Amino acid sequence: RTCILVGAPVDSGQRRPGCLMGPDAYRTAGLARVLADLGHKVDDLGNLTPASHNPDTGEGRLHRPNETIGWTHRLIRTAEQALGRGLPIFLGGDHSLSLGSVAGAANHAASRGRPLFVLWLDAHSDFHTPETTASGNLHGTPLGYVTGRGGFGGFPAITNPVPQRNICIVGLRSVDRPERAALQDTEIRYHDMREIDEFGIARPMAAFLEQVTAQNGMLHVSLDVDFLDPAIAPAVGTTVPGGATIREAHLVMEMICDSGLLSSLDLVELNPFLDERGRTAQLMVELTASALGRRVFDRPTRAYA
Ligand code: DIR
Ligand code: MN
Ligand code: MN
Ligand code: MN
Repeated sequence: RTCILVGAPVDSGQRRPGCLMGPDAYRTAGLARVLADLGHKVDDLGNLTPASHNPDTGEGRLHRPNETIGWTHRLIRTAEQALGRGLPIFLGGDHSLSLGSVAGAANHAASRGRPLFVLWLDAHSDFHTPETTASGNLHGTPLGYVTGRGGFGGFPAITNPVPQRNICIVGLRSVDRPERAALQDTEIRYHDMREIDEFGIARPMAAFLEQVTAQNGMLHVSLDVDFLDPAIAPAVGTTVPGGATIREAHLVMEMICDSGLLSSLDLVELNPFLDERGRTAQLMVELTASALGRRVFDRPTRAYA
């Protein structure tokens, strides 16, 4: 396949600077080489910049909304174009980049007459709107935006909302009260860590992937670093203890690969400033390799360094 690396150094969706270094950390960790070694063609678009936007004033409840609006415009367009010729991998950047990557993927799928499905691997549900967020951080809103919830005045209008029943959230362990109330009112499927502890991670994954296959869907996967347990992935601003293990995360990515359904991927929330000698970036690269074909018996005997 042709993997299109899209550097999206978005840092406006939350308040702890550092996610803007994410794309270069993935490159430093050898992402392009790992993908090429798996037989893929790799096309690195470099780092994008946001579309022109009004300056943020620092007033109001939301943190840097205008810059995030600029990013959303840029990323919708980039996702639409890249999906026409390959598999885009969005190198974040904080999770507000997914307002654009997912909305663009939805537009692309609609242009092909296919439904878009979204797998959200995250400790959080990111289902806020600008009206319900208590933090004012827009990285908590992408699933609210792409499903067509209200309150996103100033953002590009959603032309192809992702149907709620096409969304699956896995890894939950931090859901704000207004998100919970709204989520329970939807057809979104969500699986918290309690369910994963009790029944395993393969069961909800298999059920979801079967549904995507049955409907000939396209599949966008959004991998938030905080899906992973902070003991193995410390480089994220919003760590929540009790996350996925390395084996659970690899299994998820291997099942995604086996399904043959993956059409676009976000790697988000990595803050290299908080990392320990690149280990989180390295793990995210290894997980990407599993999603794109690496198997246990193919792993290099010495880790890429
Ligand atoms: C929190 C954090 N729910 C918020 N969200 C994060 O600010 O709305 N999402 N970290 O991944
Ligand atoms: Mn700016
Ligand atoms: Mn998130
Ligand atoms: Mn999160």
